[in-house]
Amino acid sequence: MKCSASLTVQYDSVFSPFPAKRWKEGMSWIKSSGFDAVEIILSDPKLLPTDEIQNLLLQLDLAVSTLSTGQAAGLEDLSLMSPSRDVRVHTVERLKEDIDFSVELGRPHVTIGLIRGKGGRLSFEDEYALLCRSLYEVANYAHKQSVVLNLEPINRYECLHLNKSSAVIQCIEDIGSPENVGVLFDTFHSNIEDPDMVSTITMLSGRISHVHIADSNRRLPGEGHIDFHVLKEQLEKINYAGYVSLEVLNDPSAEHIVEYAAEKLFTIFR
Ligand code: LER
Ligand code: MN
Repeated sequence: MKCSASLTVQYDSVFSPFPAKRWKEGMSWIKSSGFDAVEIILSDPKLLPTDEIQNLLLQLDLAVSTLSTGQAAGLEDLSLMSPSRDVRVHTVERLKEDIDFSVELGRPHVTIGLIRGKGGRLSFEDEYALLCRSLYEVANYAHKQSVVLNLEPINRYECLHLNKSSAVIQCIEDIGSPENVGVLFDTFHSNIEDPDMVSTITMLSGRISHVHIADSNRRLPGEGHIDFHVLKEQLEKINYAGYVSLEVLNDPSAEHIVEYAAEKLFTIFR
């Protein structure tokens, strides 16, 4: 399978084994470790040195699997379901900028995870309606630019909406089933929320646009209790052809990730 690893290029991230200021070194590590692509963690694409990033990607012959956009929610309180119209408009705008940045980088997918907001400020129904309205607009924009969006189920301890994979499927239907919106299957979240990961993958057949790999404790695969071999088999059965992308904490250390990431991922997925 095509393998990718997460790396921040703007602000430090718990999912990046290199700090933002060492992003060039991080990309070289990703290439020399044998990954096919980088998953770029970013916050505000307008502030990024686009040319420098493009040049290094070209020089390294490294693809971009996905743009991870959630950092902007933590740093700037962005949310697609905020009670504030200004915040919602600003968040939709940011995602449109992320989509434009994707076009400049050759159209990697754009993820909608925590940038949708954590929820809990209005009634569940009102927030869900706002979320669907905002998502509809972003999906439409992405469709015009031929960019795929990964809508990510995220566990209940991080946000209130779209926790289970089935909730994301329902949401995609509620916004009219745009063909350019898929599900980001994250093994860490699915292990918490879905009844059974293998049958969930079957249920998501044809709908998965990206996969995040982390074990049950959000460490490297093999360091927790998820059986990745059966998940890989099931992904193959449904003919999943996208990336499996490492999204793990620097646990026990960033050095540990740098040393073992490729070995642990490739042992299962290659
Ligand atoms: C992002 O992909 C993710 O999985 C969230 O849990 C971020 O905290
Ligand atoms: Mn994830």
